[in-house]
Amino acid sequence: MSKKQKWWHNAVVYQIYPRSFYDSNNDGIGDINGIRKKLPYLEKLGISVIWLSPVYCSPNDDNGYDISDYYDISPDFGTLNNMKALINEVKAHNIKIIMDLVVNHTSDEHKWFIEAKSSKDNKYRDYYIWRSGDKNTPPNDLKSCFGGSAWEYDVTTDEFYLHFFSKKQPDLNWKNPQMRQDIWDMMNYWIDLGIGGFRMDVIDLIGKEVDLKIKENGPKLHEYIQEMYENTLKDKDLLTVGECWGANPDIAKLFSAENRHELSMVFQFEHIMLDQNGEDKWNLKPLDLLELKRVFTKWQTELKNEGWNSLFWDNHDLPRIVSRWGNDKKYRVESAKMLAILLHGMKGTPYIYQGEEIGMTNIDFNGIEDFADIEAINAYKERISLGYNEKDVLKSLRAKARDNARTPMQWNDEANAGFTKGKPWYRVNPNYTQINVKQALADKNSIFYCYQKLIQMRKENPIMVYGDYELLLPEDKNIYAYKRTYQDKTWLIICNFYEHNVEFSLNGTGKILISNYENSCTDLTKGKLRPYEAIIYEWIQ
Ligand code: TEU
Ligand code: CA
Repeated sequence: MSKKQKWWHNAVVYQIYPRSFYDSNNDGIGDINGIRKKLPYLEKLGISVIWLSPVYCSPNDDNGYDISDYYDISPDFGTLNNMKALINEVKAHNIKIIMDLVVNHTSDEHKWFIEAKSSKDNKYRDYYIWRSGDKNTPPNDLKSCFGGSAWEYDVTTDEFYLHFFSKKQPDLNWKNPQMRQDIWDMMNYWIDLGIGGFRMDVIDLIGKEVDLKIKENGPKLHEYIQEMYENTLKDKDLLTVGECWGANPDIAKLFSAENRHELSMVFQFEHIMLDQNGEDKWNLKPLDLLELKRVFTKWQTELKNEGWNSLFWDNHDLPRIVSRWGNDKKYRVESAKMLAILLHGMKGTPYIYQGEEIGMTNIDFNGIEDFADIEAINAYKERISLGYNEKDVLKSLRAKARDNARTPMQWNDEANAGFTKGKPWYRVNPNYTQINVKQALADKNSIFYCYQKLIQMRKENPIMVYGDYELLLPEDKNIYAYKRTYQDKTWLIICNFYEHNVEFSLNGTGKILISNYENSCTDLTKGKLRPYEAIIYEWIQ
């Protein structure tokens, strides 16, 4: 083996969006005690890590990604003591918790920003990014990811501050060493409480050079990450994953090559952007399977010896994969399992987003009033004002809105899907009567058990963790096939991406390790796949 083995190499991570996971006190909002109640469920699934989306104090302009106190828990989610109890309890279930680290920006209600905006000579002024300018003319044309200018005029000091997200999320100034020290102290506080690592929100933005209009991958980015490592992560054996929308494989290697002392891995989004035209996620285009194969293969190959991949379809910012690239009607179960097998067969650390393991789907939206997310609401306003027709705008929102992922977790077929006995903070998908955890656990052929088996296979088979990847049938427009090889073993992973039958011809025979159908073929010279059929074979050639 070319590199040292790490505990997170064969781990599978489960992302919890706490607001929508499980409500323990019936105020309609999922909470930390709700997570504690569901630990046996997660242990049964077999995951080793929970990535917990933000639970810190927040005015919730962006559902917790706008933090007003990094040291305390939002009353929506419970108390610091509840959090300490959770960090402690997970150990008995062989689970570690990684926390979301949102340090590109704070909330405008964070005490640093309240100080900073009070006067130009306040000692926190330089913790944020200020530029002068006429109040009607922003310093430059940098845009916010949530629409409009990235600059907001502040009347008290007659300057603009930068916000790459909402105006309630002012960007921190990473050039300030005292600010960085405060971040290291905060990270060490959570590390000392016993967490297993961090998922770092939009970490590739912290090296920004606003006057040069550089947002991602700025010149000092890696210097800051190495300084972070020295001051916090070093010798701690944590899992760290950086969210990097601007990553290519070379950049990912800078972050994740072991000898660089930065992070364990990054989230890259190249595959996620394949069903959009250009930069704008609302400009829809159909997915081309050949492109998907090309992109995954590039990442699998480039990070083969150096760096490490993360593997994911879903998170709290993305629509549900079974609705996106599977079939959430007739073949929901088959296609959800196919997508799971395709992804979990690869090399890297897989991430499962809550509800993915039971095949939760996108939700229907009637009109704009059904959306809750600031990104969707702003995009709607912006597009309507630019003259787009409403039908098209809603079509894009239905397909891509983050709200699709944020509906409450479907636990059973009782009121509100068993998520709360109160009034849920956001709409429950009406399909909960069919799609829910209770049903999944009672059906031995459910999507849940397919995920459970894939997770178990990863723990037991070094080939799944360390085997080399090679794409097969690269020109086939229907089938995604690849092999993994490790020592004297070869596995074949083969998936029909569509709902018609397809044939293939390879050599040898296959011993079925997992399949989403009964009686899959074993003669690989005369291969046949039914709609969305997916199999992992031990390949005998
Ligand atoms: O997401 C980063 C980010 O760039 C997203 O806003 C992305 O552009 C969008 O979701 C794609 O549709 C992170 C968090 O995951 C997200 O929830 C936050 O809103 C954002 O940062 C700001 O903290
Ligand atoms: Ca609650």
